[in-house]
Amino acid sequence: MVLILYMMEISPPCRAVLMTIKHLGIQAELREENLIIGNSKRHPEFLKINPRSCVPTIDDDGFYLWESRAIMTYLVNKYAPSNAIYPKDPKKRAVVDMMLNFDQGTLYRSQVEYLVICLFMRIILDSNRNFRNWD
Ligand SMILES: N[C@@H](CCC(=O)N[C@@H](CS)C(=O)NCC(=O)O)C(=O)O
Repeated sequence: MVLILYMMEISPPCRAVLMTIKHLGIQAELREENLIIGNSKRHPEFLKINPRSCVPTIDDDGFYLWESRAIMTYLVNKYAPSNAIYPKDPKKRAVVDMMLNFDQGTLYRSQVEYLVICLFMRIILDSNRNFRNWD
């Protein structure tokens, strides 16, 4: 059975998993799942394998996994255990884990917070502009 990756092309965590798949040369079938806010049309087949309904999600011969970092490390462990991308040496591996956790807990969160503020300011500026153009 070929690995199935449920993904959205615009999603950063999906692209990280895709880069890992390409780097390791794993054969995969890509299934685009549109989870953009407001889209209620989620495939029932997808909801069955991931009730959290988020991408990336993989189906590896009936083994379902989501969370991009867990997926990436699983793929190396299963398909390319000696690949230098996720070293076996405990100290080297700890440095990779540190960066994955930094990305998850600090960098990604800060980016989202920054973008939310920009979006909020944009909404305020636009509504002010619309208000001034009323007369
Ligand atoms: N921490 C997760 C984030 C996954 C995530 O938030 N994915 C978004 C797309 S970028 C999603 O599926 N959003 C739809 C939803 O949560 O309903 C990961 O690294 O995989």
